[in-house]
Amino acid sequence: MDYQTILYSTENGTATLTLSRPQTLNAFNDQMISEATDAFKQADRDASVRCITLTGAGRGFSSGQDLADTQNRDDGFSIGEHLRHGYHRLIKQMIKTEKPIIGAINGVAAGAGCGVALACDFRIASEKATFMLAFSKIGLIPDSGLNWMLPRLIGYARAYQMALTAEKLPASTALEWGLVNVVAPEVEFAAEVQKWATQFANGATRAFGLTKRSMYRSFDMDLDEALEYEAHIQDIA
Ligand code: T3D
Repeated sequence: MDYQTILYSTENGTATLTLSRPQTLNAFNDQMISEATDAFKQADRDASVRCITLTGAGRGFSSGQDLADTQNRDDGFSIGEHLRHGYHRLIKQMIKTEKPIIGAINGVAAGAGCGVALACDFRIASEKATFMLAFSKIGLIPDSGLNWMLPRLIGYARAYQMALTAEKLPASTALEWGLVNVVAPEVEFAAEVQKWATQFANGATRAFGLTKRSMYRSFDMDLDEALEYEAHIQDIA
């Protein structure tokens, strides 16, 4: 597939998807949303891919929705429809991809860029990375799954604080709050990502995928249902 807004490559069982609009800190335009969704689908289907890494080109991970694009919208434009046809498909594709997705957060992850970072399964942040719910600065509420994911990860108080302040959360605090799994100094960042990708790509891919499915499903279950679901999935594993 010939992508224009992302880079996609595979090597040694790992697919690397790089958001590549560095002049905008990798802001999402419609094409990038669609190409990223397609690339995750492709990685999910490719049996040789056992782990996926998502990162950003240049100094940002993603600055969220491309604000230049929002200037050209007609009066009747529905943001809700835009979300449904774009970001929702991307986030749902990431969650249903039954392979570990490493978010290699190289720089700022703002707005929907933060939502996409949180849809990854394992986050490695560069010391320079920051997380920011930029939405309230433009009168919006968090979207792209953030209202669902963020309180689950760090609790309501901290999640709501991030929404209210729209301040950049540094990588060190993100680690302390449980928003990321690992923080690496900038010079060691690439090697750290490579180390984890190799470990996951050499692991039990099917079990990793089924675990992801079971954990996400458990969010909607009581204990009895979750135990039963585990037993069912364990038979498959
Ligand atoms: O519309 C819908 O469908 C609803 C969906 C909403 C989802 C959302 O994501 S809403 C939130 C959108 N994102 C933002 O509001 C963040 C806007 N950006 C910023 O606040 C700052 O740029 C950052 C905090 C992310 C980074 O700041 P800094 O100082 O490191 O960089 P900078 O100088 O502000 O930006 C560098 C360049 O990237 C700059 O371009 P230039 O002047 O060098 O030509 C800037 O305009 C551009 N840029 C940054 N963010 C965006 C962007 N261009 C387009 N869209 C952006 N989101």
